[in-house]
Amino acid sequence: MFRAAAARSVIAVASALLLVVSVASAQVPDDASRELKHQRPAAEKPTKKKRSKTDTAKPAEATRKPVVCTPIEGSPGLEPMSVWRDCADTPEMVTMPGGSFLMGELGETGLLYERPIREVQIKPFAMGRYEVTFIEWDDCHAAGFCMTRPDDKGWGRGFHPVINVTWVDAQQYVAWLSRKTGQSYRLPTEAEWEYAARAGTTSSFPWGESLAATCDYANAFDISGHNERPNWFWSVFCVDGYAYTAPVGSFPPNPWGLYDMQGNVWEWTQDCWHSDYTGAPTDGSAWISGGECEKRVNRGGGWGNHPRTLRVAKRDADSATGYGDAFGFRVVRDLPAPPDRPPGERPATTEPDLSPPATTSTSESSPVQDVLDTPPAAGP
Ligand SMILES: [Ca+2]
Repeated sequence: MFRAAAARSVIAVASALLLVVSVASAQVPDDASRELKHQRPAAEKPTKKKRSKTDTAKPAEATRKPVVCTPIEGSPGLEPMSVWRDCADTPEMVTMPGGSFLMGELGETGLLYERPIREVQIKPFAMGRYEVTFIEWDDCHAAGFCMTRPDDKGWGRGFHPVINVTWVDAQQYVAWLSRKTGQSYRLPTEAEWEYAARAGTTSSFPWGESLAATCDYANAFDISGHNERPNWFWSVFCVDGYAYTAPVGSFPPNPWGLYDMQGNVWEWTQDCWHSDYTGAPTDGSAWISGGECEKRVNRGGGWGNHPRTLRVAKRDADSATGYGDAFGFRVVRDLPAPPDRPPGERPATTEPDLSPPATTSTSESSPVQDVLDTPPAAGP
């Protein structure tokens, strides 16, 4: 009996140690907002759980319904900032111009893991105009391609951004969208995400430097949220009107026509977590070598974060199989490559060449990646 009790004690101690190690290893370099996340009373932490292997298994072919796409004439629109969709019921997309930008926080508030600043070249691509909504997610689930039907916590499905989705879940969605449209849909790379979020700006926020202006442009933790969760004690100073998620498009778009890049829900990107940008690609591709690939980068901040966490350069990362009520995503679609030019011939202008190609893209769908069987990250 003593031996059994001792064994139980050993297991309890080991579990506690594992928990400590897990939490410690999940932390990324801190800023004040993240510190505040860790200081939340336990009961007020947002739901954050790990998806089981069964939930994340690839769907059986027999359970899938045929994919049907009613094509939309004139899609894709190749002019920068044009808005279009591939099928009548697939996400609206906005064409992002090619170009280059300085990635990372350019102001004094920058953190070590947002540096070193580097110039990144980005090819034209299309970005989801909105975060993926529950309507769009539930289509995928009904078709038998997305295995989970995430809880909306009573905040509303419809045009609210889907929440409680893991990075692995998001891979199922983009694979389904690729199959449905015959095009290449995927998650944005971290560089594409920041390029699109900046939309040509170089300030801490696309709207400038003002924290106080946040409520005019984005859904963050505001007085509405504080009224619902008074135990979340960090300072709030404006009203954006939404205690939890807001229907997508409730706030003004950024200069390139994208909604809710800042706030509402954290958005998964394709990239593995690296503790800074040393050695990061400069061609806009996903950084999926080295680093901690059991964790994937998410961006933009969410409804539960202090406005400072919505800085455009702000980075965070969580377990690829972790989910929570502030985790969503938006999609990217590859665009056809511009036609080849003879060597030495330069385009007439410095604008990106978005001429229609000779043939349409035949890119394969993104494969659903194997489930990453790793411990969940610590709660935000
Ligand atoms: Ca809010």
